[in-house]
Amino acid sequence: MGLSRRWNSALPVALVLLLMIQPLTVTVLAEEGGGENENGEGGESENSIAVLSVLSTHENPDNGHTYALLEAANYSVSAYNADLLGAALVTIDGASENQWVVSTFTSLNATPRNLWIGLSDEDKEGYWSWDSRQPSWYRNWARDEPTMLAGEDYSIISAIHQGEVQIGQWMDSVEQPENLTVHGLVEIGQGMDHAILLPLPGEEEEGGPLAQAVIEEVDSLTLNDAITIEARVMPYSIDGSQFIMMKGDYGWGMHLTDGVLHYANDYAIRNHPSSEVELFKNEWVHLAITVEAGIGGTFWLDGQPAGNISAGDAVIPDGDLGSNECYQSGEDCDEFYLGRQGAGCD
Ligand SMILES: [Ca+2]
Ligand SMILES: [Ca+2]
Ligand SMILES: [Ca+2]
Repeated sequence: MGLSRRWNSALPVALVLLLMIQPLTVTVLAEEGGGENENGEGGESENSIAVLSVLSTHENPDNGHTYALLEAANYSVSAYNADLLGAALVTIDGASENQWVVSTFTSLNATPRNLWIGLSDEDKEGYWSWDSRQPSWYRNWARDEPTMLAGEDYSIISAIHQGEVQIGQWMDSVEQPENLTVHGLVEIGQGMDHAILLPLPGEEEEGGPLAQAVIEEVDSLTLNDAITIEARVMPYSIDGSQFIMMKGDYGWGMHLTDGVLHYANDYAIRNHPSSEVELFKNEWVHLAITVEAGIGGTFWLDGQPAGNISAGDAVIPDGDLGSNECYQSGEDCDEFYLGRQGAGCD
């Protein structure tokens, strides 16, 4: 249950969905408020922060991104220098990227090099997010990591085998670990690896939805009267309805309608309960909905409660309504849809 720690284990199902509503041309530039990186290469230097040398760069053939190994420094200086390069500390999207990073950088020139990656819980303890703001949920923590000790808000790929930590595994660390030399690894390149571009309202007609995903045969997903659904999104429009996910044929799901998060629990959109908070355009937000059937539910925006779902609305429909021909043919409504309304079974 690591990913849903905040919702605690009382909720037996946690679907973690990795979405964005954003054109794929957006780069991995960090979006932190000040816009300091708009000038790209180090326009303004703060006297107190060192500019680090790049020791080595390599291109990852899997994604075409360039990775720059910085000289060793603490986390903040490393992250700042990633920003100077117009990028962010690396976002590890899966085992293959982790493996490539390990084999390319952790023993470069036969020197063991621990690596700062962009994963931090600096903003909110226990809530790990990437410096690039990419929605990757892949983790490769070593056994018993993250230990979450005071100040351990940053993540390291270990270059050495030590105790429970194997080479290539991750551990959380303080900003300036004692007796450990760590190099920042910067990932430079466009694209959100797990992004799903949802169509703007009205664009669906031209040759079908711009992007969607269907996960087939999720009948094995059994719910025990409670559910947590999550997504990280950046709306590029807050007009009309944009479905983020829906189970089967008018089953449970979430959508934005006019910039407000809704819980899909009924055939009619107008009956869907909604959060109290409106989203902003072009800003990342983490959305979550927790529902306990017959008891109630809560909308969450960036981990903060953002409205309640009444006991009467706290239903979790299976999505087997059967509004389509396939239902008569006896096929199951066992799909799960990302980026579109369900309302179908294949
Ligand atoms: Ca990556
Ligand atoms: Ca921490
Ligand atoms: Ca640790």
